[in-house]
Amino acid sequence: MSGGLGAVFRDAPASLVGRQSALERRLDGLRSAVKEARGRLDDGLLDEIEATAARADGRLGLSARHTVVAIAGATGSGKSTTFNALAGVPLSESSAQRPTTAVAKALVWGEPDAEVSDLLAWLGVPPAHQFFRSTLPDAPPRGILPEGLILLDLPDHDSVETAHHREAERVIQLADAMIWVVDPQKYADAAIHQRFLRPLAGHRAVTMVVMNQVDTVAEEDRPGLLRDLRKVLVADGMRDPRVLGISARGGLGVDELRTAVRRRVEDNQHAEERMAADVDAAAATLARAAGDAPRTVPDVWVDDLVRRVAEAGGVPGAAVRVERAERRERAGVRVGPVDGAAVSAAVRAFADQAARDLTDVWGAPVRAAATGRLPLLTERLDAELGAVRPSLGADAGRGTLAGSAGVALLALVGAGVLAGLGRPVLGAVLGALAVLVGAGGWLAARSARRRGALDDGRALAADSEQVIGRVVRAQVVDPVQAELASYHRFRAGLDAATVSRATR
Ligand SMILES: Nc1nc2c(ncn2[C@@H]2O[C@H](COP(=O)(O)OP(=O)(O)OP(=O)(O)O)[C@@H](O)[C@H]2O)c(=O)[nH]1
Ligand SMILES: [Mg+2]
Repeated sequence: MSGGLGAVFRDAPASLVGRQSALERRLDGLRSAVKEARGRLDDGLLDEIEATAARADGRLGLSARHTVVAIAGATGSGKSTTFNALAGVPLSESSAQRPTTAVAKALVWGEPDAEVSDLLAWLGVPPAHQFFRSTLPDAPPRGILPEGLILLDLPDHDSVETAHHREAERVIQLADAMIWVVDPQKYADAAIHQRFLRPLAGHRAVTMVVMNQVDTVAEEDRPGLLRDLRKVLVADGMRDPRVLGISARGGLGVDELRTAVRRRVEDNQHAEERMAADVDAAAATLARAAGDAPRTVPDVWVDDLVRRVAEAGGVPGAAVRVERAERRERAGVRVGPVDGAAVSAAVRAFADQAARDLTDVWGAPVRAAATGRLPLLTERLDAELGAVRPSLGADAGRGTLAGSAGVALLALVGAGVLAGLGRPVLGAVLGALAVLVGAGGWLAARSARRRGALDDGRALAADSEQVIGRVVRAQVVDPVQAELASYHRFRAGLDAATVSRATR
């Protein structure tokens, strides 16, 4: 053991709790996501994730000084032989008879104490199956394995004995790190990969893969065999897998395996790494099962919905009618009734946008929230739009026309007077001026009237859209937001659970 490691052990608290608050926060996030997903996502899946969180809690409350390394693999691959080779003592029965190991056995590289016995009890290893370095026959040299290692020999996961599989699966879920033992015959067996290695692809940091029985393969074929194993693991989703070829029976590669185990145990990070990998996997499963949605409904979607409902209510047409009508006729223009089919299509398009990347479990309620009140929506729109009247602005043209008519009249009178006084030229000029002022006034008045009509039309459209916005928010957007709020709480939990490794 290095001096550095001694320091780590001296400084380490008795349990993992003290230094794992980041992991605890992630677990809390995971649990709150599960809570929010109850009643929506599959209960079995949620139960499994809760069990993962409970296991992590259990491990966090136990010894931080020990690292549990489980030896797992198919029957006859040589798990017990590897266990014995690492210990340097034949502790676990290995045999040509299949299957051999029925219950997990533990070798503790250290002294028995309360902490280790709590951890072994939690792992479910009965006292009769516990071995301690200090009590081993022929006392193997202390330095061959790292202090704090708890090595577990597991039953197989593939023989006819289903009790073995259950025991192996149970312990694999609890271990801090794993040594997967495969052999040249069965390493590509689809069952092992589908059931175990694929789900553990994200657990690379805590998984060692060992190709045992390389003595049964010609020396020149061994590199190719290991290359192929690596390829199969990559296909399982494991990034850059590290594999080691050994012959547990012959001792080949056993020292290298001891070194690899030592390096990992001395990191003293496995319990945390394993739990982090479990939380990552659980959060990814939940995220996949739920799908994706925007955090809130963006304003542009609401604007688009309002615009489409306004069209369905004939708002643009009514605004144009106001604009074209004589002023006294404008007050009679009405908006609506709405075209129910067009409103329904607009609401469905809105719901589709909100639920587009969600899986059905969240998407269906979001859609239902959007469309659930469609009949009421149409009714309210008709009632409220029916009460919207064009508001008539001041008749700006009238003043202009009256003013210019007055000036024109004055000029005309002046022209007559001047003509009467024998100043016909001046009178004609003034007469022409009167015509010009009159015509100009009439033109200005007409354009002012047009502007007024346009403003009245626009005001009607704006008032109607405001009413539509209010009704649509109350009947469509708010119910969708309420449904998404639950989804957002779920995502917030997942966000907390999937905080980046750098900040852990
Ligand atoms: N040639 C050869 N045989 C091996 C090697 N390792 C184990 N064996 C033999 O393979 C057989 C099975 O070994 P075990 O260690 O019992 O295998 P296991 O994986 O523990 O099997 P279960 O407990 O049934 O799951 C025994 O006969 C071992 O002697 C090896 O490296 N080379
Ligand atoms: Mg065995």
